[in-house]
Amino acid sequence: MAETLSTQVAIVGAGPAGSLLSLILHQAGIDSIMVERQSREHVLSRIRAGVLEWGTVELLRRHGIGERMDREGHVHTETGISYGGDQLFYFDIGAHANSAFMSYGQTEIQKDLYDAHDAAGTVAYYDVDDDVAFHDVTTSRPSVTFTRHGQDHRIEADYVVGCDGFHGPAKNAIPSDVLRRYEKTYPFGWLGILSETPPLEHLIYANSSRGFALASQRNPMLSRYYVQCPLDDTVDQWSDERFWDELLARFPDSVSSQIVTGPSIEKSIAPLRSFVAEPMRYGNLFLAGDAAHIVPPTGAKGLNLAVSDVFYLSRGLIQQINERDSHYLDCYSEMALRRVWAAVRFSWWLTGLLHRFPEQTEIDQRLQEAELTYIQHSAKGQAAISEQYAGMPFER
Ligand code: RFL
Ligand code: PHB
Repeated sequence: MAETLSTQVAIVGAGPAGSLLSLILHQAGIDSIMVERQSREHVLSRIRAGVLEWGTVELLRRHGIGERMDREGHVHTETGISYGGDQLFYFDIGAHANSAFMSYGQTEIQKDLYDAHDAAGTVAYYDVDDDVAFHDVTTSRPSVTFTRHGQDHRIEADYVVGCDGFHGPAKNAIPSDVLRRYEKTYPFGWLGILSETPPLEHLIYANSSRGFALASQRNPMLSRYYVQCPLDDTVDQWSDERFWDELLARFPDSVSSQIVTGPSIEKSIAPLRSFVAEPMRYGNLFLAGDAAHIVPPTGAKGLNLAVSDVFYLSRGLIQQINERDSHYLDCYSEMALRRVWAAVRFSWWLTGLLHRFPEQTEIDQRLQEAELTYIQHSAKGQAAISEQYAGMPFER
């Protein structure tokens, strides 16, 4: 016999999108239940994003989960780009976009979110089997079913939300003649490491004839670095020594001489993809975050888009449930997608500008460098990259 539960909003996926949505709804007096395939420990061990747009920072603060971020995060206004072997410039999003961004790891945000859930006493099922299914999503009583530890469960709700990432089942619950999918994969990946070494003062992205590299950070004693690598490489092929040699070779000497190397404490390879599924609503099923869209990490937009989706969706659900007004829920998909497409375009453009493509020849390399020279020396070029890196404001 299935155990049947009832709630206002059933949320599949307890990553940043799902756990932020559930918390914001709770703060508005709305009950939800989260269903997560992984253990809580596993979700907390994933090393992912590190850059928060200011809209994300302010939203986290507004919902009472900004305290540790404000204490431990590092606020930046400038980001560096190196190219051509010896060129390095910074674009200033303080000067050009009147904004800033914060280096603070997704892993830390996830911990802050789970701590807030513990304090609030919200309901979640972790470690569920890989059989989550959505039912009756075009009716007024949709539901979600799953098995956990041999027990069948059914959650009946007013609304169901897929915050289940790129590989989750939610978008497949939308008929294929309704859901449009747009997808582009890139012929390389990012090999990332964490090391307990002091990071550079600024983030620096590198275009090099050897391939892309990025110097990022988590805290004063934790650095995050990436190098572009072939898609079929495995981490075993990348000893720490090989990683550091390759990273240093991709930056100008003025940068690489500042990088402090040390043993890695985490090493992983991520593929790069641009993907959008639209619309983000079908009946009473909503998609949010990576469940609906993926960007290559070059623009640092993925987590920020998950947060802006949750901003729009929570606003719509709260207005609908608490005030019986459907306005914001009805325009959720359209509003969220405007921001999504802007970020998908920016991430695609920056990926193309900074990476080495397999078919690339000398002229392609020089054309990338010529575009970077233009941005370096043009106030308007700097303004364009700055305002997109800063991110569009969340619409009111
Ligand atoms: P998540 O984090 O993938 O969470 C989805 C959750 O759903 C669960 N799930 C299921 N649960 C139940 N049943 C099922 N059948 C399920 N299938 C899946 C999963 O276990 C998971 O817990 O999606 P969400 O919440 O939308 O959050 C999105 C962000 O995680 C993602 O966009 C960012 O990490 C992307 N990203 C970056 N974003 C930024 O804004 N700034 C950055 O600097 C940045 N850097 C990055 C990144 C992603 C990276 N990788 C590894 C892909 C750097 C990297 C290397
Ligand atoms: C990170 O710190 O992990 C990071 C920073 C900037 C990016 C992507 C990832 O564009």
